[in-house]
Amino acid sequence: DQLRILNANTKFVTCPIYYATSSPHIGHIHSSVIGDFYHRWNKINDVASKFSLGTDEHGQKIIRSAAQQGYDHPEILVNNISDLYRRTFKKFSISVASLDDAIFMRTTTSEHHQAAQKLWTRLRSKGFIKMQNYEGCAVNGHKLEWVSEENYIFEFEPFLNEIESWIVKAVAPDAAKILIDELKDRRKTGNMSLSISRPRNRVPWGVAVPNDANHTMYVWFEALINYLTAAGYGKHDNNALEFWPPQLQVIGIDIARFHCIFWPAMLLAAELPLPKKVFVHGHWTRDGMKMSKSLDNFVTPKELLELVGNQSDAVRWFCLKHATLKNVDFQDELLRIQSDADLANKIANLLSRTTSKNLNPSGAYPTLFPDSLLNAPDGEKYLIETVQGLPELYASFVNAGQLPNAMNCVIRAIEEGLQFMTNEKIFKLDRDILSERMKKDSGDDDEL
Ligand code: ME8
Repeated sequence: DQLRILNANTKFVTCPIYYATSSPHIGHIHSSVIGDFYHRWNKINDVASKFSLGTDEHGQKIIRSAAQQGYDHPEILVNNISDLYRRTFKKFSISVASLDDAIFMRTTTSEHHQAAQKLWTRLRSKGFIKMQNYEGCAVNGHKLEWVSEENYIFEFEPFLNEIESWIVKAVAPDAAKILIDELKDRRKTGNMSLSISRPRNRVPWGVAVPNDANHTMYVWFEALINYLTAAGYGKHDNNALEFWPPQLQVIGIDIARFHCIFWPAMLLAAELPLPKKVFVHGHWTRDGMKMSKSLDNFVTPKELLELVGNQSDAVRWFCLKHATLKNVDFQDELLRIQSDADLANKIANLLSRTTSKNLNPSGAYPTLFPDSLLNAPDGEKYLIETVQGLPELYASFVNAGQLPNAMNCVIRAIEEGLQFMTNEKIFKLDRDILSERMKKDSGDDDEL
């Protein structure tokens, strides 16, 4: 039962599947823009790429939300919310359609049920899933109750060392440190198993445990498997996947424990390769506070679009510019000022100046040649160096997961371009001198 990867050259970028309990907000857009960015990065570099994101539609939270919102059945809620996510992502140019090689995952599909049950059966047959009597607190309706019930547990102690060395390779040092501290803690307290089922009579909305009608899979255990579902696990009878492992998994720090401890344990137990990299980002806060339902202070997609005159690219730019592990406080002015400064006053400004009829009457797109630098007047040399070095510098930041640096190095190059125009008093130069200089720099021009 040798694992076979049907498209071994395809890169796979994943985003979380978001709870289908309520409307999307800035945080969901943030993660999804980062994932979509890397998917597009693959594609512009001519690398085959798949991208997944979607909605997490099972479990007690969903049951409760549906009841609170007056729905007769959780299914109505998850259909509505899932659709809302899809429409919202489209507004922000986040790939959600199959045309973009994107897979929109929903955990209520039969493919996902099948994949989750297949993985469960595999781990059970390998002896990593056991039945246990559980005593502790559980939420029942709105009440916290002491329960004593049977449930299944997944034991991941055998994999702790492998997980630790994987974290060091796959996760950026600042986030890795947090995770390794948690591993130490678990070793100390002996907390090395995860409860992975709930009684079906308490949580009927979920994937059934194979061969046991009394249990539903714990939603987190099942939700993580969505990445395998997206890769075709369960679709094929034998041990084949369409592409695997993920090249990059984008997540928020809130779900790092699930993705960097439990998830690799599940994959190791199933003898499946681990993701290459995990991109862990921090959270947007508002007025210094966590955004939450009780405070009702989420930054909504509508607000974001209104702040930037409906230019969703400005929001994408803003997210990438702030894609760090540190939390960032959202302020209307921050989005407005930064998008004006970077996009309007710099990128658009340089573009319109360099393509204006006055400066560039033939609409030529000058190409830089290796010897441009040698022949350039002194005042131009630093600029040519910056422009020539930019693709490599940008790529090195992107590949290192340093998106704010990547965005900022583009802006710095543009600032140099603008500065150059001011220093050289480009607008005062004679048209003829200008077109002479353009010719000299670029040889044969490509038409714009
Ligand atoms: O946790 N700032 O879903 P979720 C930045 N269904 N990103 C944020 C954010 C914020 N304030 N709030 C949320 C779940 N996010 C599970 C995931 S995956 C197998 C299952 C982003 O709807 C961030 O990526 O609570 C975070 O990890 C995710 O949304 C959680 O979304």
